[in-house]
Amino acid sequence: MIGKIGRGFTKLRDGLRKSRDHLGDGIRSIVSGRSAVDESMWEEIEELLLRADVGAGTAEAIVADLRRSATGWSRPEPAEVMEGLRSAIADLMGTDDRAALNLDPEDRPAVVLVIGVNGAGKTTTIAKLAARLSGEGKRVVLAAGDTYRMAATEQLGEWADRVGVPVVKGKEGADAAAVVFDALESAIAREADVLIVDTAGRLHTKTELMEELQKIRRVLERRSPKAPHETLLVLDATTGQNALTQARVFGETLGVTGLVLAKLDGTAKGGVVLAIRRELAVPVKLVGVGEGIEDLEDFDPAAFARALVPSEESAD
Ligand SMILES: Nc1nc2c(ncn2[C@@H]2O[C@H](COP(=O)(O)OP(=O)(O)O)[C@@H](O)[C@H]2O)c(=O)[nH]1
Ligand SMILES: [Mg+2]
Repeated sequence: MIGKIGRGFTKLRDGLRKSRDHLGDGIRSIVSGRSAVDESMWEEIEELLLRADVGAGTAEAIVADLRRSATGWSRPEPAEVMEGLRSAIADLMGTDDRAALNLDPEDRPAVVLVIGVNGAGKTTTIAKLAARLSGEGKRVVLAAGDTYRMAATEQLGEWADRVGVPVVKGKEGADAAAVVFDALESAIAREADVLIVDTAGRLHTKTELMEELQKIRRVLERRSPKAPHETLLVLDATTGQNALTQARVFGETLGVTGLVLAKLDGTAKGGVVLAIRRELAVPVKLVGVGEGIEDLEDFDPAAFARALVPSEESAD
C-alpha cells in the first residue's frame, strides 16, 4: 500500500493526522446512535467543519453537497457520512493539476521572493526548498533579506551551511533591498539557477513592512525584468482563519503568485486549505508537514482531500 501511494502521500497523511482525527471522531460521535437524518445532525456537522476552520461559506457548501447525497440514506451511518464528506471535499478541491513553481530555466537566476508574517515558517521553507532544488542539481543562492533581526540572518546562514548553498548577508539593520540587490548580482555572477530571498515578517509598523517588501520587489525587477518569478506567501496553518486574513493583506499589495501552507502537521485546522482554495484566487503551491528539511510537499488538491477525511477502509 505504502509503495503504491508513494512516500510523499504518506507524509501528507501523517501531517494531516490531527485534522483527520478531528473530523473522524466528530462524525462518529454526531452520527452514531442517531436513528434518522435530521436538521440537528446537519447543524452539528456544519459546526464540526467550522471548528476545523474551513470557513462559514465553505462549511455551508459542503453540508449542502452532503445533504444531496443523503437522499438515499434510510438511517445515517458514520461510514456513509464520511464517504459523502470525502466526495464533497474532493469536489470542492477540484482535480486540476498541481500548480508548479515557475522557475523558468531560461531565466538565470529565477528569483523566488518569500514573504509572510514573523514565525509563519519562511526561513524553514526556504531551507527545505533550497535542499530540494540543489538535490535536483540546481545552483541555488540565498539572500538574507530579513535584516531586522540579526538572529534571522544567522538562522538562514545555519540552514545554508547545512544544505550546502551560498547565502548573501548584510549587517544588522542594513537596508534589506540593498542586501537583496547584492544577492541578485552575486547569483548572476555565479550563474545560479535560482535565487531565494528571505524577508522580514515584522518591522516597526505594518506600513513599513509593506513598503520594504515593495522596495525589494522594485530592486529585483529593475535588475531582472521578470523577477521575482515567484512571490510565495508563507502562511501558518495553525492560525486557521487568520491565515486567510493575512493572505488578503499581503496579496493586495505584493502580487503573491503562490501560497505555502506551513505547519499542517501541527494542527487540526487543516480545513483552512478549503477556505483558501474557495476564497482566494492564488493557488497553494507547497505545504509544510514538519520541521525537517524534507518536510515540504507539492500541493496536490485531490491527494489533500483524500488525506483530510478518514476512509473506513484505511485503518488509521
Ligand atoms: N511543525 C512544523 N513546524 C514548522 C514548519 N515550518 C516551520 N516550522 C517551525 O516554525 C517556527 C518558525 O519558523 P521560521 O521559518 O523561523 O519562521 P519565519 O519567522 O517566517 O522565518 C520554527 O520553530 C520552525 O521550526 C512545519 O511545516 N511544521
Ligand atoms: Mg525567518
